[in-house]
Amino acid sequence: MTHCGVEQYVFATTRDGRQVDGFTLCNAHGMTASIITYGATLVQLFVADRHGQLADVVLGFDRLDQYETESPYFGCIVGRVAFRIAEAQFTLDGATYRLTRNCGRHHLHGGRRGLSHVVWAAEVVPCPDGPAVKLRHVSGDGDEGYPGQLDVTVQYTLTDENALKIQYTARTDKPTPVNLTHHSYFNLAGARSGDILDHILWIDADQYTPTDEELTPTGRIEPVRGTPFDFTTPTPIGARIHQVGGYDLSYLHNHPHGTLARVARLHQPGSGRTMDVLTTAPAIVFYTGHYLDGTLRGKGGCAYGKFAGLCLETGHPPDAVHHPEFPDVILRPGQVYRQTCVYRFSTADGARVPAD
Ligand code: G6D
Repeated sequence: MTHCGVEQYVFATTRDGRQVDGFTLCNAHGMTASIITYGATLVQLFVADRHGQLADVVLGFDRLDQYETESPYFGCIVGRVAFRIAEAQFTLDGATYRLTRNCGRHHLHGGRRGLSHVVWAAEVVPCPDGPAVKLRHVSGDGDEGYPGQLDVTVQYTLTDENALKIQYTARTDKPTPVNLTHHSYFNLAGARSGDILDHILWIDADQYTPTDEELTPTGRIEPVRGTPFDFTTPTPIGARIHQVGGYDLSYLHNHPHGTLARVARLHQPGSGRTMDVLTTAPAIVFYTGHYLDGTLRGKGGCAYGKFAGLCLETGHPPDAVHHPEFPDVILRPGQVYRQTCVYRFSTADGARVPAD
């Protein structure tokens, strides 16, 4: 079935027999984005290089069962609360809630069956900005240990400015933490082209939130100046990665949150592809996919090795529920959680700080 710029199809069936639909959005320049209802996951993103040659720039799988059983969150929507919650528990309004421990003694990315591992409802929606699909999931009271029924929507829109816009809303009937993100692993040379160490990265953030040896935030907010985390000048990702082993940290960017602002630019010199990241959220997590080890067989049978793709995940800082000095993540009845993230593609110069 084809709508204006959207093709809908049956992608596959889950192991427990539920149909998973796919939606391919296509804009006026031939850029396409394909999303499936399992995990509201972006499974393909074809973007032109400086010569107009399209390539798929996100890692992923050919088969649904791989997304169900072995995905390191390739392309999915993550929540209720993305990133780690230390000790898999939190206290809210005097009550303590115990969450699924799925990362040692901590809670990661919404638990074992978080938003990334459910089948969302979906519909093609009219949108003046371009072809769009809106997905919805209602997470029940007590899901993975979280209080309240959480009604979540995510809308993917592909604009004629070659931007993939992701708009989140959430509503709750009890106070509960919410922090949603999108977890694509990007490789702007193409998803089958090796590692991302030659990509040039700029992050408009003077501060980051350090973590302990278990990657849970210490609660401090530190300057990036003088550290290998400083990307306030466009820098090849491989230039200092030997000092840190891999990047897996959250930055507090330099823009007021609540307004859509460009907070990062990623450029791959060989193809000329450039990706700007814009968000209304206060933070961006940079992760270099260093836990990939060649054992996963991705699209077309491609073995994804270390650093095969990188993530730029917008949202609130990790473990904010335990750190009052971080931007608040508590959603209360009557409030609406609204965040927007945009991945905008061009062949703009990535070697210098963006002027516009
Ligand atoms: C690891 O610490 C990293 C996370 O940032 C990432 O999201 C996950 O692997 C896929 O836990």
